[in-house]
Amino acid sequence: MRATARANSNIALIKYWGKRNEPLILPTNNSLSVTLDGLYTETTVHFQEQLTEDTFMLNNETVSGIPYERVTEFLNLFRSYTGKAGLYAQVDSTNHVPTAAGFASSASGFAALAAATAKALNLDLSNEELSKFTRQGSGSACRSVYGGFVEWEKGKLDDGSDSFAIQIAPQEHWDLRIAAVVLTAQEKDVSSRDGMKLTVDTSLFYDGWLAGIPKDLRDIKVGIEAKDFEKVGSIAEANCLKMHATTLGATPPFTYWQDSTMAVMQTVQQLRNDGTLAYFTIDAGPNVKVLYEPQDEEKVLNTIRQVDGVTDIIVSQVGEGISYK
Ligand code: 2P0
Repeated sequence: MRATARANSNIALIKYWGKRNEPLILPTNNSLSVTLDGLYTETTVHFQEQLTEDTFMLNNETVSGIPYERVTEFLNLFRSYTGKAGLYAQVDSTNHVPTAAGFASSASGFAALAAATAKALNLDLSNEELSKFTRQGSGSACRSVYGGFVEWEKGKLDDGSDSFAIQIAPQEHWDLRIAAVVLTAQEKDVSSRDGMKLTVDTSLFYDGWLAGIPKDLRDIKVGIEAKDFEKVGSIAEANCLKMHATTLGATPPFTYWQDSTMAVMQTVQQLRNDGTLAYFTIDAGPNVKVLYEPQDEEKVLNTIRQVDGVTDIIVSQVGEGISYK
């Protein structure tokens, strides 16, 4: 009843931004991501009859409070699925994300936890089933079950049984690079969970965000299939800007951007004006991810390194899905 799994992080090119059901984590729109090989979590889950509660260690430190509750509630899903109500686990997790990075690790974290838990319990789940469990830990995590390019289907049913991720192209389909540009290690003011809820509930621009999704999805899938970097990059960058625009229409308005966020965005646009194809995307925080093709790596990284406020750059290639130790 012990298993170890590793899951990579992912970056959304078409963003998940809003829930139609909060407890089940059902999204209002489909999203589409690339799995990253540079940021991952490795987790061991060990169920033991003698334990009277779950324990959770992250990077060798005991975790309590809300992060601990999220782990035990997540394990409850498996306990109720298997009918093993009184069976608790020791969970040991390591985030392989450079410490000061300030990147959310919930995607790789819940994907690794789901996979290790299912294996420890000897469940023979399909990737779709595993993705459905993972989704209930953190939405974006359901995409990290797979490598390559992944779409999370929002589904229509109230019970969430049709809301899971599928792979749309494998890791080896396309050799893209993604640079995670680290700007700050500060805790963010508004979590992604709270930010998306405030936006759904109050933003004047939220309907516009949703209206643009079907075309973005259709077009980016054509671009991925054709390995058309200009098409994929420009759709991803515009989709990110639309997501961030919704936060400015919320009550109260908010933004995840800082001065240095804007400086990196402008530098990426300047790179394009000078003839190097690079595109940015930004999640619910100030850091920027930059997409480019391998032949442009030196030019892109050297240029971005010079921007004021850049403290680190972590380069990823397209990563694989869940693996077991
Ligand atoms: C994404 N983000 O598609 C979007 C883009 C942030 C911006 O998924 O509440 O940690 O656990 O489902 O997955 C971050 O939100 O939120 C996120 P929950 P999650 O990657």
